[in-house]
Amino acid sequence: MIDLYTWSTPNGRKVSIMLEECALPYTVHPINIGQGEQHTPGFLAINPNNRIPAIIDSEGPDGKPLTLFESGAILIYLAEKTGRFMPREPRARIICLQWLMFQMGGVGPMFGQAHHFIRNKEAVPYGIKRYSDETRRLYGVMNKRLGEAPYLAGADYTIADIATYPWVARFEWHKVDLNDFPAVQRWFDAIGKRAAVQKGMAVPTPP
Ligand SMILES: N[C@@H](CCC(=O)N[C@@H](CS)C(=O)NCC(=O)O)C(=O)O
Repeated sequence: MIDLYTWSTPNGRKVSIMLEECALPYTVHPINIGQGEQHTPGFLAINPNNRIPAIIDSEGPDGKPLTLFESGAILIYLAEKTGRFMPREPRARIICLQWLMFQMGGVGPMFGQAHHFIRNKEAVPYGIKRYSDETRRLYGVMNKRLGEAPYLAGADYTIADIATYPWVARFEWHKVDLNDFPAVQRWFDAIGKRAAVQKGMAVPTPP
């Protein structure tokens, strides 16, 4: 059994989508980051970095419980545990990890900063422009890639797509019109039709 510590944000939803895709049983523990629950001693013992998501797998690789944070590491762990959504062939595997790192180091942090500055009460034009420009640049990279291949890692749907989808799903927050990036739009629509994605995006269920 897997315990998932999460909230209704893109990084949390990556993991709930993956758990749904792999049909792994899991228990959701909502951590309301708007109310500071990520700073409680109980949650800090699970993630010393005060962030969701985190998991505890009662059956880790050695049969003992494993506690894990960082959404990218969790996705790789679950892919290796189940043998799903990450190619095993070395070339395809590293291309998949390349696009996962592109999400972890680019899409997540830059879109996140764009959201912060666009939604901030105090207007900081430099911050809005810097992160909005970078967000559009990253959309351009994705649009080129997805114009050449159905999915980010190539022919198959992988953890790179699972990591990126919930961030693109916030396109209204970062004020991007997906019509400007037709290949991203095509990819986004295709992934959004998956039942596991729809279920994972609804975690945690609002009270
Ligand atoms: N690199 C981390 C980032 C996690 C992260 O930033 N999570 C956000 C929600 S999407 C959070 O917990 N924020 C709480 C806070 O800023 O205090 C990951 O991918 O797991």
